[in-house]
Amino acid sequence: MALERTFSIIKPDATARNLTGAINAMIEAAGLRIVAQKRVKMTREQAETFYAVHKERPFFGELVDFMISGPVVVQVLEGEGAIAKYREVMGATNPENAAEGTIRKAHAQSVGENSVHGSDAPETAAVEIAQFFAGNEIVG
Ligand code: RTP
Ligand code: MG
Repeated sequence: MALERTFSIIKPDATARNLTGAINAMIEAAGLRIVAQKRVKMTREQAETFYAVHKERPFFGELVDFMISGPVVVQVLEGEGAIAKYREVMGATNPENAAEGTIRKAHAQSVGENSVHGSDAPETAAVEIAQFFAGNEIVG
């Protein structure tokens, strides 16, 4: 399998509870390398662009409000099959369905406030990484 990069967000519910380090430890324990990371407060425009794919969904407004409600930590993770591996480490979107040992099982509060985001495909990973990081900010 090829070395791959995925985009990750530690969401406001997690930064509010000081869980950045605990989540990073789970990411690193899974064999993923954090090759870029910064803490930012997203603007409404950034959050709307980021989640544009969901703009017709009933939860869109709530999702954008949540994503700008506090700081987030945006990251690039690198590893063999990083996209699928990180989705596994995150667990199901709804923490009630998330497997034991996953980030969402351990930390998520609800289907909306679910602690982390991870890209779902190579194309979306590339677009999401480019929205938040310049090439020279990523050190593999
Ligand atoms: P993400 O994009 O954040 O990595 O999560 P995901 O792929 O597991 O879930 P997705 O279907 O892409 O949904 C994006 C985010 O929208 C919020 N959501 N709320 N209230 C609801 O029913 C609902 N459904 C989704 C979650 O924050 C989810 O992560
Ligand atoms: Mg998604």
